[in-house]
Amino acid sequence: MAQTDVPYELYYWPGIQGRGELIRLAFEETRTPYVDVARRPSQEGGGVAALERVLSAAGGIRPFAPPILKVGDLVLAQTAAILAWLAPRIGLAPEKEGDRLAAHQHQLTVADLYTEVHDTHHPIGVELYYEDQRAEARRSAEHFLSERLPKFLGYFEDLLRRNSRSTGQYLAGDRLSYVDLSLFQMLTGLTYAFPRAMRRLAPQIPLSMALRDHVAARRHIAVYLASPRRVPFSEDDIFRHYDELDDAAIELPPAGE
Ligand SMILES: N[C@@H](CCC(=O)N[C@@H](CS)C(=O)NCC(=O)O)C(=O)O
Repeated sequence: MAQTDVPYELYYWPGIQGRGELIRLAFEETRTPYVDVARRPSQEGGGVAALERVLSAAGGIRPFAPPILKVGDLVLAQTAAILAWLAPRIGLAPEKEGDRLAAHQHQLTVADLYTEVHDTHHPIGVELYYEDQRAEARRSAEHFLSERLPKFLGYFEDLLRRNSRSTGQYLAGDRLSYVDLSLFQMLTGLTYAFPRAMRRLAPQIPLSMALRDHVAARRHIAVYLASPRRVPFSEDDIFRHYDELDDAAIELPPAGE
């Protein structure tokens, strides 16, 4: 359901899901036509070169990092800002202003968690190889799995519990919004990266796991996940599976703490 005559262009690293996936999911759920520019052949103006051109373009609000959305003259970066702008235009934002603010707030918390997930395998430097920071990654992952992940996931579970008094299943408002898609992606990525930790944790976050399964089964999302448009998980991505990072004992604090 595109609300614009000019195409929605997503600029993101072509070989990974990364943060770009949170935008892709919004387009896919609503079957909004979009161009995943850097995944197109370079002969057709795609590839990483296209992304670098947008990153260095003069004029407008120059983005620091992808994902970037370009719609005509509008060039916008920061995943949460992109989704806050895009969602009302494609039918993925809550109706009421208070619920929209809640969705935006929760999306920023998702962004915080993304950064902490990334820092489990790259605690010292983005530019260094994982192999050059393995010992620190081990400490970082232990702390993440024992302290931070239970706190974040307990928080999202609590949000669903509070909101479910009125709706039953969504993070903000009374229908599916973009932040539910992002929580789906987060839980799916965490399950890929830390299967043992997530097996222990899953029984304590039943509403979150039900939301994940509900999103995965949605008609357009299911088609997308089975399609070649869905980039597979890999160890070049944000959610990486390194067996040695997935063995800390975790326990969820009581809801609301
Ligand atoms: N807060 C930004 C983070 C953007 C970000 O870190 N992008 C990554 C890819 S997922 C990147 O390419 N970063 C390059 C850099 O930080 O130099 C967002 O949520 O969009």
